[in-house]
Amino acid sequence: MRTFTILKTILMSALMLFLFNNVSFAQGCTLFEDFEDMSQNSAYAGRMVTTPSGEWMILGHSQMDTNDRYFGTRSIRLRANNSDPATGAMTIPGEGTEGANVIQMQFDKPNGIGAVSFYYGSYSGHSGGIVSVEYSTDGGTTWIKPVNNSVTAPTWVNAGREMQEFSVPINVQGNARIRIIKYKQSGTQNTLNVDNICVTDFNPEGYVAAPTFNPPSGSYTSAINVIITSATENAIIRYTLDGSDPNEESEEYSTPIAISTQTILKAKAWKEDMEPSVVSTATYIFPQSVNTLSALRALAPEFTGGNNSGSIVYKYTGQAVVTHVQNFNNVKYIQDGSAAIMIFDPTGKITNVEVGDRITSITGTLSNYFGMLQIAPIEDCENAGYFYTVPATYITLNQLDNDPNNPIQAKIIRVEDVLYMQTGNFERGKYYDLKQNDIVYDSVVYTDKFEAEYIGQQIPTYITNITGVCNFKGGSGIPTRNRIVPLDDEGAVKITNINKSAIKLAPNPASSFVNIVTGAPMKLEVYSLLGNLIHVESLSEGSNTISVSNYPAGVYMMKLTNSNTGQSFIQKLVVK
Ligand SMILES: [Ca+2]
Repeated sequence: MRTFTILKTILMSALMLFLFNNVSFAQGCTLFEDFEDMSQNSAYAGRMVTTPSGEWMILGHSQMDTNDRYFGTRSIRLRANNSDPATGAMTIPGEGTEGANVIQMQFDKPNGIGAVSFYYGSYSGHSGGIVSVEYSTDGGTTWIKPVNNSVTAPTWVNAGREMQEFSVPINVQGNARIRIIKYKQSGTQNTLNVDNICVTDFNPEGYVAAPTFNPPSGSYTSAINVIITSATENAIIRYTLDGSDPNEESEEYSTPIAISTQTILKAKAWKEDMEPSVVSTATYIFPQSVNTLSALRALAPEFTGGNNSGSIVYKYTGQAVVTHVQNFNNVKYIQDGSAAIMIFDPTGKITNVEVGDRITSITGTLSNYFGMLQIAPIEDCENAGYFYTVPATYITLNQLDNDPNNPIQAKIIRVEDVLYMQTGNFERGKYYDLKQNDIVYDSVVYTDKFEAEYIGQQIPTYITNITGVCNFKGGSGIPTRNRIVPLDDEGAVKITNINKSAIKLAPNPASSFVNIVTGAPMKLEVYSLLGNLIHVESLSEGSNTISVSNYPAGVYMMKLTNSNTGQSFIQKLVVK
């Protein structure tokens, strides 16, 4: 009897252990994230994190203390009680909110999404934090809130650091991604932890196949005719053009739909004895072309003291030089002969762009974020060349005024013969006063470049010059105005330390020509993929244009040998 009791206890313990280990891992997760194995682990900051499941954008905190709740060793702590980028809050594009913390997939999961579940619990003595789930089926361009998408964390009970599970049915097919958002909340302290995110596949059994669109979502330059189909035979497809979800009263699809303006097309399919399909959405954009940054700025929403977002998509077709980049939210400053503007790109639509690049075809919406004009890209731009420089605009401190339409905004500016009124070391995210011609100008310097080399260095105690970027920024108790954000390297005014062997090919893929910029004279040899040498040419230092119009489409190896050092480099070129 006694042996049996012990055995029973062991068996029960084993069973309990089994249940405990699996309690947090809902069945059928084809994507599971427990934040145990992250490429980065740091305090509140906007950053991309690589885990075994993929790349995530995490604006939150992952250094645990005794007040956090988590499985294993770590969860994500979401706060968002203010809008200061230094604490990791972000602006959710199109949401018009001041700040939020977020855990967002930067990749698509195949096979759709059945449900999303995760564990949550209040941090420390906090309570009432609200987290909500959104999903996207267009690569993160638009986010949709499923029904009953949010949950509120209860009052703190510390015993065992328990967390509760929240589950939301989503039921979308195809490629999809999710994010968990904690918006800024005022009132009581409402920080909470989120862990063990589980996403299941969509189960298509019994459902009509979701409608698909041809051509698909995207930006187009001329009118299109969209064909809608469902893989389920004889399904009835209904659609809307006003952004609403189709129902059984919506227009029935019979012939291709002509679309020539910005449109959200939604379709849903029905068939007798089956569950109706999920709603499919396609967004068609016909960007309005604008060829100068000055004209682009004039189209931005008015500054009314908050964050004003526009919905019209513009395409900048001029050529602007990238003068300054920041890691946070992939911010970039660009300038052409007419004006400058800031690119706000939290989801990283624009790739492979550096200071000194000349870029074009920037497509996105405009917003006025507390007086700072921004363009939020919806797709990648074209990189038209490299190593360009922009001269700084020389200003006096009285030009750093409170006019949000001041034409120096976002430009590379330079002030001379100024004296810092503060002493000590530079700190990030701080305001400093300057004196020029015996007049003191309050808070005209803002150390917004968090990764700047001067952070931690001594503030000059002598009369100095500053080159920086003009940012319109206000802070708690600090008037909103144009300020100078000092740059380490004098921005694009003087691009120094270019690797003499630096080589860039553009465009790549190419069709008629490729521009090769080198830091030294080079010998070019072009090889086919089979290794046949098909072209030899001597390149001079700087920009060289090579015709590829008679190359058959395919991949080529560009071997470049530095004439001074003999060092060789291979670059791949795609001809389309
Ligand atoms: Ca964990």
